[in-house]
Amino acid sequence: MNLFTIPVPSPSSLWTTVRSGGAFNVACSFAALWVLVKVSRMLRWRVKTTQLLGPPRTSLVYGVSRDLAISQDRPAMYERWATEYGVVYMIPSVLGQTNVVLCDPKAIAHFYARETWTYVKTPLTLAFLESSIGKGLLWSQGETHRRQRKALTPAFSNAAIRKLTSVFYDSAYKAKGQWDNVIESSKDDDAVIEVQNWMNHISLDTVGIAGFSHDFGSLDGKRVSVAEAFDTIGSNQPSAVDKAVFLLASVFPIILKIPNKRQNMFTQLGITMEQISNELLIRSRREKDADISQVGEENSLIGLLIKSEGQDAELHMSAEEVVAQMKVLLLAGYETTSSESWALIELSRHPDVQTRLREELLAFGPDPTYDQLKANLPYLDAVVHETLRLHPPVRESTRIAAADDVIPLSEPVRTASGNMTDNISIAKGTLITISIAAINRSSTIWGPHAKEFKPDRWLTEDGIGGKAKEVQGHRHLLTFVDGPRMCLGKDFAIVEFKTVLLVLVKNFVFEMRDGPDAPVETVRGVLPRPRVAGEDGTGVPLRVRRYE
Ligand code: HEM
Ligand SMILES: *[C@@H]1O[C@H](CO)[C@@H](O)[C@H](O)[C@H]1NC(C)=O
Ligand SMILES: *[C@@H]1O[C@H](CO)[C@@H](O)[C@H](O)[C@H]1NC(C)=O
Ligand SMILES: CC(=O)N[C@H]1CO[C@H](CO)[C@@H](O)[C@@H]1O
Repeated sequence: MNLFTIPVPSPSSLWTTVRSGGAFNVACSFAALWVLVKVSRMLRWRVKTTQLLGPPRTSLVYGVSRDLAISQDRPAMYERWATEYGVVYMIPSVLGQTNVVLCDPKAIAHFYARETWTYVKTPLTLAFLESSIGKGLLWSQGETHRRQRKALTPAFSNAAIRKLTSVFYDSAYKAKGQWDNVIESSKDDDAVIEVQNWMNHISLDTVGIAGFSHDFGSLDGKRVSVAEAFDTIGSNQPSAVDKAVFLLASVFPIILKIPNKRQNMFTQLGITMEQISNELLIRSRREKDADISQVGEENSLIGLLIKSEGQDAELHMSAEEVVAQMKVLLLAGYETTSSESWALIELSRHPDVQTRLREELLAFGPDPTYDQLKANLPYLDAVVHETLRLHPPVRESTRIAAADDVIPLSEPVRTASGNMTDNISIAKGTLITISIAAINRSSTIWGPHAKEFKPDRWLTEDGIGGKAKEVQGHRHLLTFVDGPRMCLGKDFAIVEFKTVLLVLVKNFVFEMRDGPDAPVETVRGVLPRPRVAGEDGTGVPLRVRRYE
């Protein structure tokens, strides 16, 4: 008998059971059917997917997922397993599932090139995204994703970002002005400033003005409901129970529908983002009709969104999709600024780097234009990319194979049966994980000083080693991932990052409040964020004084 033709009760026999046996029998029949389907999928997966080596499970229920969830250094765990088991390996996860982990540049390039078609987000991710952000760009797959992305792309062109550079500077200078006041009103010539909150405000106001022609005013001290909803998530760290619930939800996404405190915060965040998005859209539609604003301006984000609502638009989006895109942009704009906080932390820990950066900026003189930011400030560029390498805001991708595939490898690995192979077969339904953070800081890929903050590596010819050159993606980093899902806001983010760092480092000197060795830990907002150990929420207090 063929393994894959396992007999399944026919609908008519089920119906007979319903009539004769009552609820208990029906439940049993469905349970049996469910088990059969699961078992046959499992058998197919075993035969069709190359079985790889990997760590043994440490928990019957969670595999190794709980160890990963509670680890302070998840990337190091992935990296250690790669040393032990090879550049691709398998880890046992929740309730008997298995994830294939890719640490090989060639395999990763192959994987990202097939995103949204062969490799899609998992049912858990999709359920979660749908409930909090809606059916926008982060949620969509395949053809829908292609259409939505095409509609938004013009807003992120070089020309569009060049125009937005002044918005980035305005936000950075607003923060600078506020900090001047704080320092002036302190008795000393310095002040302790919780910088992460300020970075969030800079990004929120920037994305508001740049994307939606709306000034949230958070830098002027206005209370903004979206910011508060994000901060609630950052200041309530997930409990052990929250983590366990989330792990189990990877097998039963329906668990997310059961009210729980953390899930409620995300739902609330979704509602708050939806309210503000709707208000902004209504206002912009009105202004467009009255033709009184820049909404009609070519390639502004909100302009493109409203244009795509038109029935005859080539890349038509429904009203629901338009709101979802705004939520995606608010989230992307707000939650990725942890990298700016990390940069200030690294500069405080490395005063020599901070001084050298300031010297480059002062020697350049006036505030650089968009093109000068790109071409003329190599050390600023190096500091920004070194921060993005060591502290990627998105640390991991997990996808599920929507079709069978064969993934090529750049070097052979030993399989579980002991054979060497230079490609692995993947059956439909296989879970694949890439640890962006582990690849970015892998010693094999980046050399012996991979774990250290060394902007210089970006400046010399051989600073980026042979293996790193094989990593595709922006500047051999996976921080923005690669392929059809590569971060759409990459240039927006980098130019914003550079202008903010430039204005702040030119005008202020930063130190860790409790000395250069004060430990910094990673906590969870929506995405991982830094926090100085012992602080509440996502606190990063730095000692700031004016640079004279
Ligand atoms: C340092 C800053 C940033 C980093 C490291 C970053 C990284 C990423 C990553 C890794 C993804 C892929 C997510 C996934 O599908 O799993 C992504 C997607 C995206 N990002 Fe960013 N991002 C940053 C800033 C921004 C900003 C400022 C914006 C917009 C203003 C933005 C807009 C987007 C959008 C629209 C997507 C969805 C793309 C798609 O699915 O096709 N990002 N980003
Ligand atoms: C793998 O190894 C087994 C013995 O361990 C051998 O019988 C089999 O032919 C090998 N398969 C391949 C594809 O080389
Ligand atoms: C994959 O590897 C196996 C064994 O190493 C080889 O026989 C096969 O031709 C390879 N397939 C592809 C598509 O490269
Ligand atoms: C994933 C990866 O490349 N891991 C490497 C990490 O660094 C050690 C050496 O320090 C290598 O042996 C691993 O292969």
